[in-house]
Amino acid sequence: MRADAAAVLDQNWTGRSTVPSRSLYPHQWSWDSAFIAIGLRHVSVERARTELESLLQAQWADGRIPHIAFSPDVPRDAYFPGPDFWQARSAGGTETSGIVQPPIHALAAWLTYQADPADQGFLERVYPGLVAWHGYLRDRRTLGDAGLVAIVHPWESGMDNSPAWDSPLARVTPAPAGSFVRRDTDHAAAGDRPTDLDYGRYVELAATYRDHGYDDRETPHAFAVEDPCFNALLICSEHALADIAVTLGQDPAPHRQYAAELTDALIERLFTDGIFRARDLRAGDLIPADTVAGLIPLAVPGLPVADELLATAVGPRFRLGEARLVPSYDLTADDVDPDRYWRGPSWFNTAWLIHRGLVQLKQTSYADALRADVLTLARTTNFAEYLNPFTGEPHGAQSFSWTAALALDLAEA
Ligand code: 9WN
Repeated sequence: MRADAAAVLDQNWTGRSTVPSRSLYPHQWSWDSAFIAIGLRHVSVERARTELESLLQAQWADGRIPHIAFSPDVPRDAYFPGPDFWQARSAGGTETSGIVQPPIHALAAWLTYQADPADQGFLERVYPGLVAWHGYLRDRRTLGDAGLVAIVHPWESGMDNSPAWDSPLARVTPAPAGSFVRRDTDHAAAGDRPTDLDYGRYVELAATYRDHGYDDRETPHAFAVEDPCFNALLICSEHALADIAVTLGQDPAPHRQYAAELTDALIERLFTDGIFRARDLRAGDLIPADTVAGLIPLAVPGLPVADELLATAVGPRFRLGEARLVPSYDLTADDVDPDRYWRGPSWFNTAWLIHRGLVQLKQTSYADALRADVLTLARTTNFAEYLNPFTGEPHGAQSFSWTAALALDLAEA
């Protein structure tokens, strides 16, 4: 499995970063690169560093790390929405998208550094950009009044088609179906992917942001949501920034402070019924859908409600220990769909994050069982993008980079 996983990462390596999939996602994606670096460090720490540093070259002057850095070597229409849609460039001139993805980069940088602690230069190079990234989120994306950061597009959650986004998305008038051409359904079964209606809404939200110059003060942001996964990963990454600061002889206190404030707000604002739920800032209430995003705070160090959250993970909604990996959506929900994008299937990155939480909580038997399932399914699915949580049947892309990388990381654990 290790050799095959390394071969996937080799095939998907472009010379300075790793595409998630040669067919479906032929550019550099933000949170994918972070997950990829976490596994790549076991193959080549040099490549893992390059993966993260190339992503930081796509960072904007305002600190945001865009969700896609486009490759100039790929046809401009290979992926939709491509560079001609986003019309955006980084400070260094890379063509990019204008939205973001969950901030797991500082944790990835810290883990990459640990593979070769002799190279402090890497931390010195990436620390300022990572601080600026979190600064963008804190200063421009604290859209509610509780201190949590908000996402302004479903793609920013990394869980595009989550049932949690149905009600806030329903308020968005979709771009007309004929006004854009999807590329994803050229490479993946239409029944596994979001519907055309949802795509129309994604396009409309992104075009509105673009037409306001990606300015968070100017854009009306019809979709504004406090997502538990996004905020939990920001907390994990603030702890990583504190560790990096200590290593570099700088003051970790502001990072620990922000992590503590976010943790308090996360529990105060989003914890209910044994799980974290997303808050719709426009409607002003919690979104009732229970998704795997609500379990990701298990990875937050010292989470005071970890026992209750673990009980939910092993209960009927997610069946940790019985289901294959961890389903993306409540298995008791009427509309759970085990095959459609983020509406039931299991992903390897969420399993890796929950495994990390279980290890921190010293839940060894659950952690070992989940690790074994990751290692088995990575091999039997040919490193699938996602899979059916009842049968393990693969869906989406194969030879998917973060699946290979995170299986490699757990093989080393
Ligand atoms: C939109 C690349 C990305 C992942 C996301 C996943 C999917 C894109 C898409 O693929 O999103 O960003 O076209 O569906 O949902 O988590 O980063 O692998």
